[in-house]
Amino acid sequence: MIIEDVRNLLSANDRIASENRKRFARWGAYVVNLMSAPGAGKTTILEQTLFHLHDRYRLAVIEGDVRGSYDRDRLNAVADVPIVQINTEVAYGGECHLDALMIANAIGDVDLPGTDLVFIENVGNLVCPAEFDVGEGCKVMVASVTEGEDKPLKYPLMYSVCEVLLLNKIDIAAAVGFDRAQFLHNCHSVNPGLTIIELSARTGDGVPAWLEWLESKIRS
Ligand SMILES: Nc1nc2c(ncn2[C@@H]2O[C@H](COP(=O)(O)OP(=O)(O)OP(=O)(O)O)[C@@H](O)[C@H]2O)c(=O)[nH]1
Ligand SMILES: [Mg+2]
Repeated sequence: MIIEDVRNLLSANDRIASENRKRFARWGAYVVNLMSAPGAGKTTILEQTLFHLHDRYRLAVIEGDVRGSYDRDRLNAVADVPIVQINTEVAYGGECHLDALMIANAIGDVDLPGTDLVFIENVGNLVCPAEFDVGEGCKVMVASVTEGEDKPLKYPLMYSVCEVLLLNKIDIAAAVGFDRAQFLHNCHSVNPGLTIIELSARTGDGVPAWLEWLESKIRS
């Protein structure tokens, strides 16, 4: 019975996600669903991304958090782009992920035709966000070197649903004794096709490769 309820919930989610996807397609936008454990660096990566791309492309952000608009305020300080805040505590029982209905409600009647890229910053969580299609073009996860090499093996769904992994905080890899080869091996054991971009959102190292990947998606 419970399994049946969960199946119904996920199929209802998928129907709404498909409507969201059509909507974003009408805008002309490529949509990136950015997911990670809390604190891996999603917002810092978005700060870098907005800083470098906002002059050349039309961008928008959907920010997901349980409470508060701290990340939206940080992004607002970097660039003047439309940002919609979702607080799951307000109408969704404090959920630890975004789902398709939350995205549909957040964009409401707003239409942003001519938008090149929409970033969705999911709630920081390495489990539940991976289970929900929200209508994105691509799921991208951020892992940071402080989390340990074993995480792909312990949280395989998140690592396997993503097309791209941003390995962040490489500036402190040596300080935390990060075993890069073991981490890459573990990533590819759960997701052989995973594209991995190594970067530091703090220093900017590796960020150009991430921007190039995004621009290739805008062009295609
Ligand atoms: N050393 C270092 N610190 C970083 C880097 N990127 C982010 N940080 C720091 O990591 C902390 C968390 O970064 P955020 O960007 O807020 O992480 P987040 O994933 O958006 O966090 P939530 O939205 O709360 O899940 C902050 O103190 C950042 O300054 C990096 O490349 N190197
Ligand atoms: Mg954040």
